[in-house]
Amino acid sequence: RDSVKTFLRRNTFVIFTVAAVALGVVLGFALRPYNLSMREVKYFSFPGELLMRMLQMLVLPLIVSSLVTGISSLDSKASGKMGIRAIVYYMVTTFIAVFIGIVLVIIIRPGKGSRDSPVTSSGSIEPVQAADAFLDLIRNMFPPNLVEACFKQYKTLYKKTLLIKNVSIVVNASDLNSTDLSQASNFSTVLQTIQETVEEVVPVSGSSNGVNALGLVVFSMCFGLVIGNMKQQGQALRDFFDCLNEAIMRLVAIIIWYAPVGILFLIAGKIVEMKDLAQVGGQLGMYTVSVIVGLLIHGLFVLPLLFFVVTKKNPFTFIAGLLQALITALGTSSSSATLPITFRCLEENNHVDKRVTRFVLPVGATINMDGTALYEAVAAIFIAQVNDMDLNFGQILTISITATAASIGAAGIPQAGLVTMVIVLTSVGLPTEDITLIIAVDWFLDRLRTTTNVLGDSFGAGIVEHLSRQELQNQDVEISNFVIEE
Ligand code: DAS
Repeated sequence: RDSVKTFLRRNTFVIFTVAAVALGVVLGFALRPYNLSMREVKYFSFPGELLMRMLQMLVLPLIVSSLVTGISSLDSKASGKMGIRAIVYYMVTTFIAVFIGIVLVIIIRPGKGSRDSPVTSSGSIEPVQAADAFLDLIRNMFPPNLVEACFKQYKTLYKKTLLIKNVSIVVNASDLNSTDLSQASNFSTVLQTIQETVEEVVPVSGSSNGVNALGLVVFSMCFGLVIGNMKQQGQALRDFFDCLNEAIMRLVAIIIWYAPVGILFLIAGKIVEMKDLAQVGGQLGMYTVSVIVGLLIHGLFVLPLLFFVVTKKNPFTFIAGLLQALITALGTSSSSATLPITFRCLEENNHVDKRVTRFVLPVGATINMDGTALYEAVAAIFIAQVNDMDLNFGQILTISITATAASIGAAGIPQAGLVTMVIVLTSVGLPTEDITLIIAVDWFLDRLRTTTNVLGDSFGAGIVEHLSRQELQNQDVEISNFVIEE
């Protein structure tokens, strides 16, 4: 009886949230027969949009305060080693994710049964584009106006995501009754907007416009390093950012009570507006299966195995502590919005050292997106298959490199992966408007890849903490000696 009571108390939020997801699914399917208009769906989903905004409101101050505090609380040698371990983990896991995706989509071949007019394509990335894309990524690390750059990135991405949402409505509208088509605004206008969006998303340099708070992350890391080495002189600033971080986490503790309600309406609203599953064609169905199988292999086999091999701890107990964050990722399809909850799950449930989470999580949520990288590789090869285009080894290698770069550049907000995928398609000369082929299921796959992204970041924190335990212990000894001397 006591153990049940303890379990219930410890997992209150998770139980509420799982119940909220179940209720959201039931409510969504119960409302589908009423064919709500877009406007009615928007009003219905309003409580869910509130949750997204509450969480997103905290993201930028959380990234700055946690990174500055995390890095300034470590000596530069320790933070240097921790940073290298984190980057190596991100690169290895992202590469494995892309590899799994490519192997699966080549084996399953969801795109077979090609179109009648196969597309001819240049077939390889222009070297100048590759160089420019790389330079652009570096350039985005030092934006002239930091805060504006972040909001601009978010705003631009939201605008594109909104346009892409319009596209999905138009694509769906073809099989809905005419009233929806008029509501989905004028067909030709939206198709024309698609072309503009796609051209806008693939700037001349071919880089990803989706670079989100990367500039803020780089600034916060440099700033944290500097004030960390300013000894007594920097103490006031270190205390300020430490207090700011604590205050943000207390806001999270309040918002988390509202999360189940928000997630209920986010899930229900999506189910009400989604396309009839029966109408999703065979090819799209097999493509969806390919992505889901890939994400499951990576998220429930590769990452837990890597975590167990390195830390010898039970990976599924670790995942159990993350449930609240994983469900929030599933509900919001935004790893940035989930970041505050990811912090709370890792520190409160999995007891990962704050000096590690504050350093590794903001960076991971910004550049480490295993789920997105896997998805971009699968989607690009699926579109090649639909266009009856056989990819040679060089093109597949190009896809794996650009899928990794696109996942680094993707912002942690809904459907960012869809936007940055344009780079991958362009790199191998695939028609970028073929994004409309996969839009109908993207809202669902976005949730799954976001959950995988959050899982990858969280395992990263656990692995980096384990590998850095010596430096952390040394620092604890230094602090305790310092206190004794005082
Ligand atoms: N939704 C993005 C995220 O938050 C992932 C993606 O769009 O691929 O991680």
